[in-house]
Amino acid sequence: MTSFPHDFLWGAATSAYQIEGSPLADGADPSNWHLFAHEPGRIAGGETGDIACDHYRRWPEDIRIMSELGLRAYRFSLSWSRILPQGTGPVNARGLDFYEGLVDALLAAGIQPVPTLFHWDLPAALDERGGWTNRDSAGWFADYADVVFRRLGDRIRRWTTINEPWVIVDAGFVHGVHPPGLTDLNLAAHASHNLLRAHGQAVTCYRAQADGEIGIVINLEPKDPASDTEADLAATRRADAYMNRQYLDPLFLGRYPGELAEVFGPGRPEFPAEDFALIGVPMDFLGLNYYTRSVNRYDPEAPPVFAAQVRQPGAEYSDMGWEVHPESLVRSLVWLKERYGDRPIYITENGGAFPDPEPDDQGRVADPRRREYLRLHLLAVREAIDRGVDVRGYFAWSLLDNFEWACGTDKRFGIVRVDPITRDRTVKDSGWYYRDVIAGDGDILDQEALE
Ligand code: IFM
Repeated sequence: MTSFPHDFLWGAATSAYQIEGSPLADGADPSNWHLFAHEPGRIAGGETGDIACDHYRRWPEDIRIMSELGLRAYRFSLSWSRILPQGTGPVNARGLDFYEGLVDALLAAGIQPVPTLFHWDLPAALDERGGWTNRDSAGWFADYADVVFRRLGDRIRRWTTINEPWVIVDAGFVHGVHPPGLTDLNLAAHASHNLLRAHGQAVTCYRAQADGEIGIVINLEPKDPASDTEADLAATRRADAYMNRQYLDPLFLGRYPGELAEVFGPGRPEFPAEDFALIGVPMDFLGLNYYTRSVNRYDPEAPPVFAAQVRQPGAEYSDMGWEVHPESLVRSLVWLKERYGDRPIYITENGGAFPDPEPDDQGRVADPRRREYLRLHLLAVREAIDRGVDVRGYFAWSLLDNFEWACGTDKRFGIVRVDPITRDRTVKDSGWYYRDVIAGDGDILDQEALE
C-alpha cells in the first residue's frame, strides 16, 4: 500500500495576481502585471486580473474550503505593490494588514501558511527603473523582504523567495509575452542574474532576523532528444541548460552551465565572481514546480536554444499542450539529488489544466483527467521518496481556477471550480479526491480512481 510519512506537508498553491483581484485596493499602486494586462492584445480574450477569483474579498470562504479539504498548508504569494506601492520607500500598512489577516486566519484553522515573496507581479514603479535588469533590484527585493519578515516572521515557519525565475525571464525578456514585454537576450541575462542575487540577498536578510526555513522555487522540465542525431542532442543539451540548469547550477555549484555561452551568444555579460557567493548562500529547502517534460529537435528558427518541441503520438496532453508524463517527475527528483546533493524538497506546484464540465444538478464537477493527473504524480512523488529523495511536501496547483497569465482564465488548473461570472466556488471531484488522499496519507493512491 502506498503511504506517505505522517508529517508530509499536503497543500495547495495560488499566487496573488492570479487570484486576488482588487489590484488597486487599500492604497496599492499598480504592478507591472496590472498595466500589462490592460494593454490591448496582451492577454487572451482581453482579460485582466481586476477581479480574478475575488480572493481579496472572499478569502475567509477560501480558508473554509481549505479546511474542508483537510489541507495542512497553503502556498500563496504576497503582492509587493500592496505592501510597498512604489516598490521601495513608504510601507502601506493596509497592504500588510491584508496578509496578516490571512496568515492569522490560516493559523487559526490549523493550516500552515507558506508565502512566496515574489510570484511575478513587480511594482510598476520599479519596472520604470529597469526592473530586474537593474543591479539595484536585489537590494529593493531584500528591503521589501525585510519589511515582510519583520511583520510576519514570528508566525511563519517556511518561506519561498522567488517563483520560477526561468519563466519570469524567458516569457518577459526573451519572448516578450509577459511584462516587461521585451525580446532582448542581453537584458535577459542581467535579469536572470539579478533575480538570483535578489534571492541570495533575501535569504541573507532572513538569517539575520528569523530562524525558520527559506528556499527558492524552480520549475523543471526534463528534456529528451527527438532522435540521436548530434543536432538534436545538442539542441536538447542547450534547452536543458537554459531551462533546468541556468538557475540551479549557480545556486548549488557556484557557476553557470557552459552551454549558456551558445544560448546567449558572444554578447553575454560577465558577472563579478563575488556574486556567486551571494547567490549560493545556503537555503533550507528547494521548491520544485513540475508539470511536464519536452522532446526536442533542432530547429534553426527557434532561438535562443534552437530547439522545437515534438509531440509524441499516443501521449496525453493537457489543455496547455503539455504532455502528461509523471515518470519525468521521478526523474527530476532523482536528478536533483544526484546532481546537487541530498536536500529537502517540496513540490511547490504540480497540476493539470483540463476542460471541465459545468456543475451537474447536484453541483458535482466531474474532472477525471485532473484527478488521475494528481494520482499519477503523487505516485511519482512516492516512488522518488522510495528511491531516497527527501521530498517533504506537495502543493497542488492550483487551489482555485484562476487567471493563467497571458492565457486568461480559459485554462483551468483548479481543484476548486470558480464560476467565471459569479465567482462561486465548487469543489471538483479532484478536490474531494485530494481530501481523501490527505486523510489517508496517500493510502488510496494505488486504487484506480472510479469514474
Ligand atoms: O499558473 C502558473 C503559475 O503561476 C506558475 N507555475 C505554472 C503555473 C501553470 O502555468
